[in-house]
Amino acid sequence: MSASSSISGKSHAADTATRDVVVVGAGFAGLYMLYRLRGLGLSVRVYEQGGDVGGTWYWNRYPGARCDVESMQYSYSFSDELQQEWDWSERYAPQPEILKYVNHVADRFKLRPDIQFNTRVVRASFDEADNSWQVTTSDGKAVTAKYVVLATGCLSNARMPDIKGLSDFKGSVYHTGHWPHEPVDFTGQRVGVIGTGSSAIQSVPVIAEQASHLTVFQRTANFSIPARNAALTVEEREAFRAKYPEIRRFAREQARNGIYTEMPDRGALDDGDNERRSKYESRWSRGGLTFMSVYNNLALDKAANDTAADFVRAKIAEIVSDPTTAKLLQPNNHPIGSKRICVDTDYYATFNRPNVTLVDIRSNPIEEILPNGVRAGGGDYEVDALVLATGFDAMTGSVARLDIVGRQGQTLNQKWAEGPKTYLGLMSAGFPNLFIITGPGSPSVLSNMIVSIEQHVDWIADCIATMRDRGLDTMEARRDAEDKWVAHVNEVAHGTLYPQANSWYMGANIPGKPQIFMPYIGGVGVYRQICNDVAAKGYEGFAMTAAELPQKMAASS
Ligand code: NA7
Repeated sequence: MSASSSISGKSHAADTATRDVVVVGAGFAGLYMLYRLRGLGLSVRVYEQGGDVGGTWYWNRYPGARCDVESMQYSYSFSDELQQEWDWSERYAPQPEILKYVNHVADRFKLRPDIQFNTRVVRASFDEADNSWQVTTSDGKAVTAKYVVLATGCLSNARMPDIKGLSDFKGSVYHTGHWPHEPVDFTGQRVGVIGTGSSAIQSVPVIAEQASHLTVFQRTANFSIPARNAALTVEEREAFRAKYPEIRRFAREQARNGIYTEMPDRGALDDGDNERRSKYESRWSRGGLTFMSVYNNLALDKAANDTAADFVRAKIAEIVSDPTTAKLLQPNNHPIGSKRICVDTDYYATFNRPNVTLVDIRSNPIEEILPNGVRAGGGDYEVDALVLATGFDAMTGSVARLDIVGRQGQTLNQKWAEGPKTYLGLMSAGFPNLFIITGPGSPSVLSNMIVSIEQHVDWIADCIATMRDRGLDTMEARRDAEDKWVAHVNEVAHGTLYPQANSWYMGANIPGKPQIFMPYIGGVGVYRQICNDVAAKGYEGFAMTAAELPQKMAASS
C-alpha cells in the first residue's frame, strides 16, 4: 500500500489518525471490504467490538448453531484458490467450523493488522467543511476518514426480552445471540428455553439431550424443514467444485435468494393433489431451505401457500406422538415462509422425549420470571437455567447503536425514526460517503448473505475507485431516488404474502419499532442488475461532487 495512492493524500504511518476508509465490523462483510479496499491501495482501519473476526458467527455459539445455507454455497467466491482449498466437513457447517473458516480467511489474506478488536465505533460525524468523517471509538480515540462503511451485520444486536423479574432469576441466563465462549454444560439441569425461532429450533434438540428436563416456552409455532445434514464426502465436494463457475454465476445472477437450485416453472395449483404431494415429499426428503422453491408462487398466492403449509402441518402431526403437543407445534397464524423458514435436526421429534415439555405462552403468557422458574398461565415451571432464544433487533439494530451524524447535524436515528430509508440499501440521503453493506432496502436477509455481501462490497469498492479516478470528493443518495426506491421496496413486498406475518423482517418483534418490510424482495439477480445499471449510468440517483466544488453538492441534493 502506498501513501501516494491514498485518497486523503496524507501519509499513513501506523499511528496516524487518518484513513481513507473506516470499516465498522469484522464479520464476513468487513473482512471482504478490507480485502478489496487494500487491493485498491487505500488505507483502511476496521473496528470490531468482538475479540476476534467472525461477526454473527463469533457471538452465536449456542448448542447446535449452524448455517441454514449449505456450506459449499455459504462461503466466499472471490478467491478460486480459497474455494478450491477449503474442505467443508458437513452439508451444513456448524458454527465452530464457520468461525475456523473466517479465521483462515483473515490469516490467509493477512487482514488482521488493519483490524482493531474489542473496540466499538461510538460515533461518526460528517464534517461538511472538510467532507470527511470524524469517527470516535470506545477506547476514546478519534480517526478521520473520507469514507465510512458499515459492515455491522443484519442479525447482530441480540434482543433481551423485557420480562418482569428477569433480573431476579437466581440461575444462569443465556442469550443464544450472545453465548459465552466457555462451554456450557446443562447436564443434570432443568432448563427453560424462551422462543421458538431458528436459534431455539437448532438448540432445543441438543439441550434436550443434556438437560434433566427442558421446558420450551412457545409464543409462535414455526415452520421447520429437516436439514438432512450429513458429512460431505470427497466426491461430493469435488463434484461441487467442478461446477463452481456455473453455481456461483447462477447464485449471483439468476437465483432469487442467492442459492443454486432448480428454478420452478409452475405454481402449486397447476399440479393435482398426488403430483403436488409427491413433489413436497421429495423436497422434504432432500431437506433444507429449498423446500420453498418447489413452486413459483408459494410466496405470492395464499391458496398455493396453504398446500405447502398443510403438508408441513401433516408432517408435524405424523412426527409428534402427543396430539395436543402436535397441534400446538403446528403453525397456523402466518403463511409458510413469511417468517424465515427454519431448518432443523430432530426438532419436532424432540417433543416425544419424556424430559421435554412444551408450554403455550400465546394462550397463557409469561407473567413473570421467578427466582427459580417461570410463571405462565397461573402455573410455575421450575428451572435452573434460562435460555433466551428471543432474536435480534434485526437489520437496523446494530446501525442504530452508532451515533451517526450527517449533514446539518441530522442523525441517522432521527432520519430513520419512521423506518429505514435508503437508496438501494447502500446509502441514505444526507449521509455522504457512508455506505451500508446489506442494508435495509437490499435483499440481505432474504438471500444467501455471502452472495449479497460480495455484491455490495464489489459495488462499493468499484464506486470508491471510480471516485478516486475521477477526482470526486463526495457521493450521496439523492432524496428523490431514495424516495422512489423506498416506495418500490414497499410495493414489491406488498405484492407477496410476507407482510402478513409479524416477523422481524417487518420489525414486528421489537415493541415500538416502525413496522415496515425492510429487505428488498425482488430477488438478488434482479437487484444486482439494478445496481449494475445504476453504476453504468454514472451512478444514477446519486449526487457526486468534485473535490474543488463542495458547495455544488448541497445545491443538487
Ligand atoms: P427469531 O426468529 O426472531 O425468534 C425469536 C423467538 O423468540 C420467536 O419465537 C419469538 O416469538 C420469541 N420471543 C421474542 N420475544 C419474546 C418474549 N418477550 N416472550 C416470549 N417469546 C418471545 O430469532 P432467532 O434467533 O431464533 O433467529 C433469528 C435468525 O437467525 C433466523 O431467522 C435465521 O435467519 C438466523 P414470536 O415469533 O415473536 O411470537
